[in-house]
Amino acid sequence: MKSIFSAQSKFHPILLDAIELIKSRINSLPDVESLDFDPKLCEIYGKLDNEDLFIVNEFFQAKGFRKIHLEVAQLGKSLQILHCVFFPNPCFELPIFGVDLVISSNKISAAIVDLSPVGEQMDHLLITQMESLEVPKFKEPRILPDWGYIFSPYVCFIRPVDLCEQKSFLKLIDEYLLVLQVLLISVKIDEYNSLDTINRFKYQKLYCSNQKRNDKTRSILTRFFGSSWADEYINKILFEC
Ligand code: BLA
Repeated sequence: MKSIFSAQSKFHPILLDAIELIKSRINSLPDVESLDFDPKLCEIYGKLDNEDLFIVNEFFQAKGFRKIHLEVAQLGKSLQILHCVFFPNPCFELPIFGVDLVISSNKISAAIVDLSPVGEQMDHLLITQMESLEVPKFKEPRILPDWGYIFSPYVCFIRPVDLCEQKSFLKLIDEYLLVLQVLLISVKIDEYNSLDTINRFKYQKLYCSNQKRNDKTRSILTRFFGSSWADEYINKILFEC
């Protein structure tokens, strides 16, 4: 993925740095391998009113994760998006890692990162790890939409105001991924039909159905690709469960 983006020097540096750090964390996961997906939906190129559009997706699987999805999109001249979700295998007691970076006209309008819960209570080790992080006070925090109750109390949703905040946000992405790796070392693994597994799966479904309520994602995709394509993409690629 890096090579594609090196060729496209127009990408915002925060997006390139985020790809690099996320990919390096993915590569250090145990038993990581690439997942094959419908090629039609992996690399999408198009043009609308003479503006270039493309979406590039990569998928992986690793110990503890049923699907890891990393996506970078350039939609028209002004919009760039990085989207990444680590969907855990519900047999593993692991939160859902998610990050979304939306850059509009070279300004970062939304930066969100979280380790989202898959049960009523968060794992003790997860709480200890999260509490030990030094989260900087960002100057422009953003308010979560109604469907955002799926996120954890540690969700960071901001508009970075300067380079220093951009760097801090990147550091936070890396730290959340490190917490996930620490959890993986001593994670509880349940049978696929145990109540805990079933409950975690229920939370993962709730996460996906709430994410699908994000009208901003849907309307951007609809504007560029039409509504039936947008629906298929959201249901099959972004938040399939
Ligand atoms: C917001 N997501 C947005 C916005 C756009 C997209 C255009 C509005 C930006 C803003 O309010 O400043 C668009 N995001 C996309 C598109 C894709 C994408 C097109 O990922 C993919 C092709 N969204 C996620 C994940 C999280 C997430 C994993 O995909 C969280 C971990 C959150 N995005 C999220 C939230 C908002 C947002 C909370 C703000 C929504 C709102 O304010 O109503």
